[in-house]
Amino acid sequence: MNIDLAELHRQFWKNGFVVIEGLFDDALLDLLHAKILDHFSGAFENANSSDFDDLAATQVVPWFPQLEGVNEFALIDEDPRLAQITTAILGEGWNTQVCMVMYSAPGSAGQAWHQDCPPETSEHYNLNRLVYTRNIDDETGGQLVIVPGTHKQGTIPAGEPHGDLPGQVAIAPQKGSMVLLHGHCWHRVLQVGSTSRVSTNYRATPVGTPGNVTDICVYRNMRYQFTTQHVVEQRIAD
Ligand SMILES: O=C(O)CCC(=O)C(=O)O
Ligand SMILES: [Fe+2]
Repeated sequence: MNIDLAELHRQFWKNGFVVIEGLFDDALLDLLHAKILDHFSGAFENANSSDFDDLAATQVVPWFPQLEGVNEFALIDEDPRLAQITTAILGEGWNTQVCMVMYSAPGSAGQAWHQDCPPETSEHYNLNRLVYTRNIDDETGGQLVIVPGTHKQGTIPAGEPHGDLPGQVAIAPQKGSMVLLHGHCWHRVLQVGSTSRVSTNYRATPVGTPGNVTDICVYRNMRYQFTTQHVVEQRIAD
């Protein structure tokens, strides 16, 4: 593997994210993308927004293919390079979650600023290992916006769910790339363009992190708990 793992570690822990380009083959990505389009075929093109969507200013439909026996998604997980990369960042003893495909219909809202899990316990976090089966470009929209270094800066400020933040950078991951993103790092997904947008997240957690670490997500206007489907804290900018 010609990836400099020490440099990857350095960049990740400095910025809270790192992009690895050209990690996966087109043929595998085409296979997975076809499975995704097949699953979502047409049904969500006019996705109605739920209460959660409205509260969170977010429109994304999750799918867990491995829970439905769509086993091809394990081919990414089983790639030995992924384990090496993950160990380089998290150290030994990490765990994985089943992968989550995130589908956003054309013209939908993307995802408001958030942290995937509460930052108060800094050693408990998720590592997003995001795979893109199609280029993110002007047509798809949905660029990923991150504020580098904020995995070490505590709670994202209360405020406008999609409002710009100082230091933000937008990235447009290409097919075959992997984005490694710390769950405490402030991030959002821009509005989706004229075609659907998908990403697939192979989340991992460092040793000692509870399995439900991402149950509560921190938005700029609330903390939301997915299992109970409740707003557990309203947040108001001062
Ligand atoms: O789809 C993306 O690019 C990022 C999604 C996200 O916020 C996440 O996986 O936690
Ligand atoms: Fe996220």
